[in-house]
Amino acid sequence: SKKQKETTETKTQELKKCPDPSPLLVGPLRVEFSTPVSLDTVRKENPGLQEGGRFKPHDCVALQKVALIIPFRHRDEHLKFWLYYLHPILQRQQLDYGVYVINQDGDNTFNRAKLMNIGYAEALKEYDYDCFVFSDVDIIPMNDRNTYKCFSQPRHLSVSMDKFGFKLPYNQYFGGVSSLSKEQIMKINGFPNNYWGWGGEDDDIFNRMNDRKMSISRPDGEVGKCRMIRHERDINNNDNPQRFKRITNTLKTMDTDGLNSLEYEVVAVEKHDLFTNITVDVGIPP
Ligand code: BGN
Repeated sequence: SKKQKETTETKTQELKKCPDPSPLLVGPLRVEFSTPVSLDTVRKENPGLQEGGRFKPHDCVALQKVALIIPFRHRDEHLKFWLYYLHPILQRQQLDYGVYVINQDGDNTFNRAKLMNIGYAEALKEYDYDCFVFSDVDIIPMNDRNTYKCFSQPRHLSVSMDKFGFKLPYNQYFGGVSSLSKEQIMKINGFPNNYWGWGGEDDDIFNRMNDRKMSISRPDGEVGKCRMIRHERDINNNDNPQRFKRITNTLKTMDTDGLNSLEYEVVAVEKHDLFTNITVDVGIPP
């Protein structure tokens, strides 16, 4: 009824903004991968989730609406760990969030950055997200004070990874986990669609941001600690031999290669309890 609608609306208005930082944070976390986790366990431990891996705090208005984008193929075991660790963290961070697994269909050459563009485009069709966190499926933060949200500059979140001895491998490194607001993504025409296979796409993104006069924001080395799940190199994700040449040409290619040239086909959208799975045909290298 009209009366009831008014009451609900007043209620939403009365909700205060969630405090920053969230009072629910606990700091350093134990992260290990020796025992596999089941999706049933993750479901039971996260009863507050909505279909498709969505959540928002019920007692305050989240500071940001965050889409988590995971480029993916054949890494189910890693995804289970990711969901197991990240869902509780993201809820304690009091984000209004959704998890999108962007699954590359078929077994042709993998294209991480194109999957990131697709995740951005598809998530926006569903909800008015203002922040996008791009995460490799095998990287887990070891401190919940490393908030998976956006900042006034593009943010690099995986700054001290175990595999690099808990240090940055090099200063311009932007791989692993990063966050960009919608505005920041628009400024760089999204990400390159032309990096097929492993390597260099994150450096291209760094070049794009640098050209548009943005700098990288980072948590400190303690808060930014994270673990990577050890694994063998995937099939059809060999080192891209073109990457050295390509990263020298970013400034010439970025205005014509990115969101404005993005082409793909959605093969399936599945709403699971813990995430939205979008399977896409990204095509093959030219
Ligand atoms: C770099 C890769 C990155 C990768 C990091 C960490 C390239 C471009 C040619 C220099 N860059 O060397 O893509 O994230 O290592 O593994 O290969």
